[in-house]
Amino acid sequence: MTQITAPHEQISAEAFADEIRDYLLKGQGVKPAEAKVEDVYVAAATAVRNHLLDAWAKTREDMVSGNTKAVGYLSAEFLMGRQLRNALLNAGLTEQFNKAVAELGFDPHDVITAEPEPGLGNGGLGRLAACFIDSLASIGVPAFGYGIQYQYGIFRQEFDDKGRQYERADYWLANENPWGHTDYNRDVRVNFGGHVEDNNGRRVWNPDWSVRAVPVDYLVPGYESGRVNTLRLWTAKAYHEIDLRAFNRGEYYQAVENQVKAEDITKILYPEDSTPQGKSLRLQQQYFFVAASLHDAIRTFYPGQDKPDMATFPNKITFQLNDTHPVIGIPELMRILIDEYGYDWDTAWDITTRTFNYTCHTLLPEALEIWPARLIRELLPRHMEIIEQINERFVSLLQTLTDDSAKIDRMRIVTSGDDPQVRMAYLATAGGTHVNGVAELHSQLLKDVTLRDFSDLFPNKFTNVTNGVTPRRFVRLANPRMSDLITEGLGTDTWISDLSKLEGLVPLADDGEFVHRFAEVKRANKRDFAGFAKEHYGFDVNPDTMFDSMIKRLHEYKRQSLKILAVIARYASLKSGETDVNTFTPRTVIFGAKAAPGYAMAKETIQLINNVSRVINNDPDIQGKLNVLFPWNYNIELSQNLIPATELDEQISQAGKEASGTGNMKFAINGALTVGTLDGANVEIRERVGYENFFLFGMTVDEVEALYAEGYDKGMSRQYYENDPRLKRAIDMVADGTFSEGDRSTYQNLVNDWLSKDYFMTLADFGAYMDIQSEIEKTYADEKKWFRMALLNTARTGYFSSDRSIEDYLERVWMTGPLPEDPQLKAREN
Ligand code: Z2T
Repeated sequence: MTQITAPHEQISAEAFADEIRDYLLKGQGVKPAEAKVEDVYVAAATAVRNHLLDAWAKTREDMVSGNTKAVGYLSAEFLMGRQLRNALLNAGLTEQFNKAVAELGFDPHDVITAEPEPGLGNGGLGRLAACFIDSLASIGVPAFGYGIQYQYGIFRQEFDDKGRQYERADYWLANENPWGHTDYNRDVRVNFGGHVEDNNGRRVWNPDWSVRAVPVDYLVPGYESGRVNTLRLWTAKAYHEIDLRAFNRGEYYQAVENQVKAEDITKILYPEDSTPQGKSLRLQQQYFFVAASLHDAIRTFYPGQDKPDMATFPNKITFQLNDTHPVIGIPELMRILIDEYGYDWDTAWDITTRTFNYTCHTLLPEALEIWPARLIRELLPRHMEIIEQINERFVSLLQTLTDDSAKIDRMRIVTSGDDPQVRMAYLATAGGTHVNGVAELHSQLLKDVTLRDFSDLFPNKFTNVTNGVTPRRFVRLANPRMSDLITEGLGTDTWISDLSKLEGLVPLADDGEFVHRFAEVKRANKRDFAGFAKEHYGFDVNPDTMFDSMIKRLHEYKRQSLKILAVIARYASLKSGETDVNTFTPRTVIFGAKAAPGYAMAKETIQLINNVSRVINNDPDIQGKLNVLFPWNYNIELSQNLIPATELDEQISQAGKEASGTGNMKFAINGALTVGTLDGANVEIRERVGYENFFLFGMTVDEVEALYAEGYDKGMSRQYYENDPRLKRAIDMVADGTFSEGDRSTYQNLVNDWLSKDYFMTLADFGAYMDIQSEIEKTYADEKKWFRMALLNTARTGYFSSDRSIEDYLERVWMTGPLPEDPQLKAREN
């Protein structure tokens, strides 16, 4: 087997143990004999990090001195998950770590889990950013991830005794953080407020207050590439932390007011995944990290130059805007070019539009950020002037392209009227070269619906890059058993950096022995998950049941309510004897979902799921054949434990609403079968795995549109309720207090919505969903058939590696590639 070394020298387990002891003593002042597991974690992390530093420095040097354009991935979220195991894998130090830690008297697993999980993202968008920087480094593309180091990440979810969600602060930085290096000497001043003056025809911004942006650097090691990129997360500090005069007057709060105001900017991640609140602090966060990042890139690529030739900037770095959150970077670069470097408007606009590209992650109109011009002007007066000018010139351009004045009006970046609004998605579309959606269907709908006017007039701007997930974390680390079996089946482990190689498993789907072993892997993973669920949540999970999972943010369009109604319907039919408990396919239904704290309907759904779980799991009539589990605080760790153990994955959003989904990819690659609608990337997964290996149900985008046209959301859902006794019984049980100890008001918002509006057509898809579930049960009864299908899912989903996504971005959007290989960094031996 090919053995690949760490970026530099291979070291022995003994030497690695010495390094850990050394950091314990010299870094932390702890004698190895006194060390706690948390100490060992910090020492081991420090040791791994140190092994990566040479490659990190070399990668930066090659980036600045060479001709390869870099990528700057601007994202308000990076949902990284724990770092240690990933760093060990990518540095090639896992074996040494395991032995060294054991030698010190610790269990490697305990050391790994001593790391707090950084939750600096809401869900798919943030996790995608983390997968992308892993792939960029693994392919060897010079890249920066630029974002925010929030002091508090996504909230910790807990459930109260009524099954309701409540949120607790996620203070993930409570202990030493060995991964992030705070580089106080690379700080950037970020200004806010004030006003703009005219100085002989030049606009001069006199800001009112400023914040010190301090970078915290995280290493991003590529898998076997020898390259190490940077994730630079900014933290906000005050320039004048304390007002000593106020302090001496005894005004202690006023004395630190400045510090509080500054540090508030990076205090907390907004927990909204798709309903931006338009709050001033959020805009401060966005401008803060984007302004710091742009200045950082300029000084990186033009070191020590007062008057850089910024015409070359788009050849040095290309910035990807991860949704609209960093779009304020467009007027910021214009401001830098015009006000700081004296470029004329047209030159500045040419540079700017060649520097930025924009990825849209949604189809929900309410998720597109729109900022009141008033708010932007108050915080960033010069930027608002520039945005207005961009808008005016854009409108003039449109007038040369079309006579349709209504269309021009629809396309305005700044709306007209007394309270003008800035549409950030339009600013991003106008101010960059490419716009991409995140799955084929989504990109098509962006062109046909959401950004239709833009695609009519600028068809060449639009492209698609289907999302992907990193096989390092979500296959190799999460599912070591399956990874070993794949390596054995293919005779090589090179699939880890070229996931299309999984195709080589296709012939093995007809090898009964191999399929059997594939099934054994799943069974072992299920037993592991049962142990995990017992340890972490106190759940009793029966591994001899079908594991059926739905894990994603709680949202009406994702339709967790469809799943829970189907569970209730099944429960009712088991209780009434329509379904025979003795022949029923036993199932464990597992939910994982956080609701945005202000999203009442989502919170009610969580409460319902918890109470359905309580009632069904404790009903002796069911004999443990149907179980509902809702582990709280769904996060990356839980996903890594649950995905490899899952047999059936639920991707049941209303068609035309889920931009892509990425959980769907993680499950399919790990040998789960999908029950899903024709939405997002489900469409492409089904194309690849084969129609016969995917459980399709529900309306299509066109059928959904047709039903809206008939007036579905104006009261039609009631017909479905009246006409399907299974559905009627399920909804009646929710209404009559079966899951609320007799209280009929607990779920009244949900029930009212189902029967009067049901915008996402849960009721209309219910029948089809029940039918496909019966078919799933029949298929599951034939174990050989099921696992053959499962293996084909794994074999045919190599396309959904984030390495492939990045290759697509390189070719379609960024027009760049990897650095030349460095033989010293990438030493191979046999
Ligand atoms: C998010 O996670 C997604 C879209 C958003 O739109 C915001 C957030 Cl925080 C503004 C998700 C999509 O819902 C999902 O379909 C997609 O797979 C994911 O982004 C990554 O593209």
